[in-house]
Amino acid sequence: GEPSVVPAVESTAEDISEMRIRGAATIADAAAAALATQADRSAADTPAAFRRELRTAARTLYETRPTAVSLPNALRYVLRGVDGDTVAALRTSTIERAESFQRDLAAAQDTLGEIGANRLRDGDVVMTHCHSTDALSCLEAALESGTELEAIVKETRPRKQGHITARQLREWDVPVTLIADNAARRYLDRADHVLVGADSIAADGSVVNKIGTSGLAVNARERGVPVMVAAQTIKLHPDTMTGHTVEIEMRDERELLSDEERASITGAADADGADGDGPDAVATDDGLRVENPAFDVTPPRYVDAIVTERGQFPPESIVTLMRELFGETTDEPWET
Ligand code: RUB
Repeated sequence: GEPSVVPAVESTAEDISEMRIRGAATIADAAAAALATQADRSAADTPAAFRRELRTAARTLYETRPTAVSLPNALRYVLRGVDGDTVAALRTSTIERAESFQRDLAAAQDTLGEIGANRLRDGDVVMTHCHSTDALSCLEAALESGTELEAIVKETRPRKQGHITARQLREWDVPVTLIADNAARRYLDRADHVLVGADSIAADGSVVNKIGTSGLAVNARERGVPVMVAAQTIKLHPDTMTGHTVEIEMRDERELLSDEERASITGAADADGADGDGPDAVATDDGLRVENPAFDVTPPRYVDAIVTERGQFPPESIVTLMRELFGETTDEPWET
């Protein structure tokens, strides 16, 4: 059977699945921390048992959400650095590797923010979508250097991560106009930039981010508003160099439609089915299907700049950076 993982790993995995921990960078940070906790609390008595548990922990974390590549990139980084002949040595090296990953992640976000801030001028109006800590880092760096900014914040249905962005910007005293997603094109007339984050960036420069990003980018191009993507290099998806595509997560239909709302559309008396336990509503073929993709793909031609901690890149040249950072892709360390 599967070796057991410590409860903290199970609870972090559940927090990621349920989106109590969310956003690509935050997920990566939490996953590294969970591996460190696994190492710290492992009761394994042989190096082989320790390594098996660590791989199971990584796989448990990996299987939570499929789109943000920062998660497997974080797991890979930590697991590849685990070294030692005794349990004690393995424990120490895992914890040190996880901590150095977390330090690098925070430092990359700060550096990226300084670079992104150079694109922003005093008095600029920035339109945001979803909640991205990389994007906010650019705004924070600009504000700290005295640049005055305003924000138009898209609500970002169905989960309204725009509220998190608005709260952070208000903490920094930035004037915020919150709008429905459907109002974005109308408000682009007033925007000087569209600024978003990324969950994954493909080798061709496509940007995978919260659903609605691609439509926003197309509208911005039509309006002449530059689109800036703030993304640490941990968001670069190495598998796309060998032709793989990025999986788009499909989330629960209940984020869009409650059981009661479903019943009111289909006229069903009991949306849960005869046994009343929930999932039957999805399985029953009542002719109504709800689809809830969490992310979409913005083609590179609609993106003006990808801002990373290694500098600003046109999307078409991101593959060069990808090759340099990831080289040839190899097997996933948690699959062996
Ligand atoms: C979050 C989202 C964010 C990116 C970047 O989606 O799409 O724009 O993850 O965030 P969800 P960051 O809420 O579904 O996780 O810059 O913080 O990594």
